[in-house]
Amino acid sequence: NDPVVAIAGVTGAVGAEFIATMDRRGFRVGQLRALASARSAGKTIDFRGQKVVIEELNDKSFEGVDIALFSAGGGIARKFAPIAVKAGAVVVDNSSAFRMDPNVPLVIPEINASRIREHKGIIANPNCAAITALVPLWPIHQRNRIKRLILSTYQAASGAGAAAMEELIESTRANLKGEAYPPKVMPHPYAFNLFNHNTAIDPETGYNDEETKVIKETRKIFEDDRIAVGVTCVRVPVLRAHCEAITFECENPITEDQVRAILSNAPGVKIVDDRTKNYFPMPIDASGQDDVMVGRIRKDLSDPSGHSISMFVAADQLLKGAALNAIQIAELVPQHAMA
Ligand code: 2RA
Repeated sequence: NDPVVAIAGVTGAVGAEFIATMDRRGFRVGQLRALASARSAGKTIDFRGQKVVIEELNDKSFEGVDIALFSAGGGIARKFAPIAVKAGAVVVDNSSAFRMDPNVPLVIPEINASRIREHKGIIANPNCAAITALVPLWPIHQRNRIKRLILSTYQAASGAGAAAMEELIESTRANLKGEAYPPKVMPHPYAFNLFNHNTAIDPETGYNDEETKVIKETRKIFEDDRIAVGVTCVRVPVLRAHCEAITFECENPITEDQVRAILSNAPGVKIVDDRTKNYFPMPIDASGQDDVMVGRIRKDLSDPSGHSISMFVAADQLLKGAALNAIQIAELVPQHAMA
């Protein structure tokens, strides 16, 4: 019989993509339990032609649940993921709450799916900016170890949730009408503007939390604490696809043709790299599809040794950056296979 699947945070931007992605991938679901705050309890969502009533998330929500997908923020995850595990569910959590816990696998299936079976009830979905960079970097790293990585991210509104996407649209509309639009969920005016990623800045280091996550999660997922990572995370006025400029230095010399050859059959990667047509990864192409798009592959001219390559990537933040990656993990959880 098919597994009982719960979604905690079903009314959020990622929650909606969980539903759409499970449907699109034929994810086996015996019964769906849609969980959200009291504000949404009683409303319904459509799943496979059925109306599913949204229930208020509480301590009893996970009785009989085989797999629980969480995208409800770190606070809810810290409170309810252990309760779900105790009720016998396997939790795949999209928040950062458990990512650095040594007992919690941090998984991108194209990279370290083998870690899934080590779970002790919770599996963590990585940060979307980390996923976007690491999916294409992993096959390169496997053949020629990456010793240094410099990333600049161009992060979409969706990473800050549905309200941030709404703010981008409404503040732009207001701007075009010459009307003021004081920021609500964003720290600065969003229309035609970009700013430091809207997470806390460490006053000591000058790094924001997003940058710290990318550094730490790269090392955990690659299982390589020596890799040097420099990163700048920026929020840009784009709706749902993250882009990143990436420069990496390998242990041994590497050419752009070698990188193109490696990436041409790398899982989860699509090369978009047409210099004659000036056609490279863009958010409008990355949105709504599953792959990480990679282009602008070229020698890093700042490193004459021939060990460094630069490139530009784009991925849908709600899909491969969140819901798709989590569903791909859940597909590999024995409870899903065995149920
Ligand atoms: C962001 N990666 O984009 C974070 C959370 N999804 O804001």
